[in-house]
Amino acid sequence: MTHYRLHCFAQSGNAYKAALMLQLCGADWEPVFVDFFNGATRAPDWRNAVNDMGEAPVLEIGDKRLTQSGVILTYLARRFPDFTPSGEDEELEILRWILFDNHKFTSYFATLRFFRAFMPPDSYAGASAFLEGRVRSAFGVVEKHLAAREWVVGDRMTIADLSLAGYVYYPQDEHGIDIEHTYPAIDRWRKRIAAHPRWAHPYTLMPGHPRPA
Ligand SMILES: N[C@@H](CCC(=O)N[C@@H](CS)C(=O)NCC(=O)O)C(=O)O
Repeated sequence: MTHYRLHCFAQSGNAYKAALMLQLCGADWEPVFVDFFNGATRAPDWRNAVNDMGEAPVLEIGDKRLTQSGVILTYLARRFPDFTPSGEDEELEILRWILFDNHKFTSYFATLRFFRAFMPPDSYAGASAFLEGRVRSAFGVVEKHLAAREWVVGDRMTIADLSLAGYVYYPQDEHGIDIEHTYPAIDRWRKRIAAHPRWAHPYTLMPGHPRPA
């Protein structure tokens, strides 16, 4: 039995944050497939047994169950020394970026991608321009922050990087944002993370890709 079991699916960048952390740390983990596109997270049984918030990811460690990628990352960072914050100031700065990520960067980008990649165009026509504006605003903040630095906090990779990186490796045709040419600092930073010897793309790290037609 593996030590960590991560409820996840390949198209979930929120789950990827946790999967990538486990992968980079060389943790003893296995994915548990969440059949999201067939409504698994909306099923009352799943909500009762796995996560009352109806979301992936969920990390199981024996009888303990953690949800919210920021909580999962924080828990793992306390256990894997390469990612343990060096003190309170660094810990709070990491939390500041995780909150910004959850509220602005990932949430708008993931929603825009969800509409563009997985929903019929006429279902989101009105929302698309608004969401893209919010995405560009959040990307602008991160681009400026990374322009003169390698990592989001301090001088090494932290869980702030892994949180913000949840969706940046999905193909451009899924979300329509040309990261490479429009956000060069974000592009260099995502390549820096991907240069880690244990890095893997979300579509190979987690089950469920490609989606059955
Ligand atoms: N803030 C949460 C977001 C999790 C989330 O939205 N997960 C998506 C999959 S990527 C989900 O399960 N959504 C189900 C829903 O919104 O009903 C986290 O970081 O874990």
